[in-house]
Amino acid sequence: MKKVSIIMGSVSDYEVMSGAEQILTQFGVEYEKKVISAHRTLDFMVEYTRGAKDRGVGVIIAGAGGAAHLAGVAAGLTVLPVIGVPIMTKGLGGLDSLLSMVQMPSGIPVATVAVNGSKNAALLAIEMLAIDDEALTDKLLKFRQEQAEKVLSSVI
Ligand code: RP5
Repeated sequence: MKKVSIIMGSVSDYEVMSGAEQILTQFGVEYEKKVISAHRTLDFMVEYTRGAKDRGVGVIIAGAGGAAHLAGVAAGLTVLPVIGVPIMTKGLGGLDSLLSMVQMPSGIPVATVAVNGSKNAALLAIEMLAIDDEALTDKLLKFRQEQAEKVLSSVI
């Protein structure tokens, strides 16, 4: 099975991005993780992203805040699917991150999830990997079933 790459613009993003790790671990999906900045480490960003497919990566999840160009730059460097996680910011509440990530030019798509939506990013990555993987599809169906049961058993 292909693995997922989780990248983030700063170590300060890790608290949010660890949500993606939790989900991937829960589903038994292999991943790699790395702090990479589209602005501060641009040369490495190119090297890392260009090499992702050869390392067995199938999907990239990129979390960044503020002028959040990480996902967009990654998407420009590879045709692997890129999922963007806009990180909540102190100054502008993450709207800055969301808008910098979601308004991609035509031709270079980024699948952007909600502000701090790292868990949904991981679930979306798993859904992509599950397209031709029956066992992973079954895990997703079980997850959905358990989630529904939890809602239906809520006591108010
Ligand atoms: C972005 O700037 C990072 O993704 C982070 O969300 C934000 C702040 O980074 P630090 O100043 O904490 O390194 O590049």
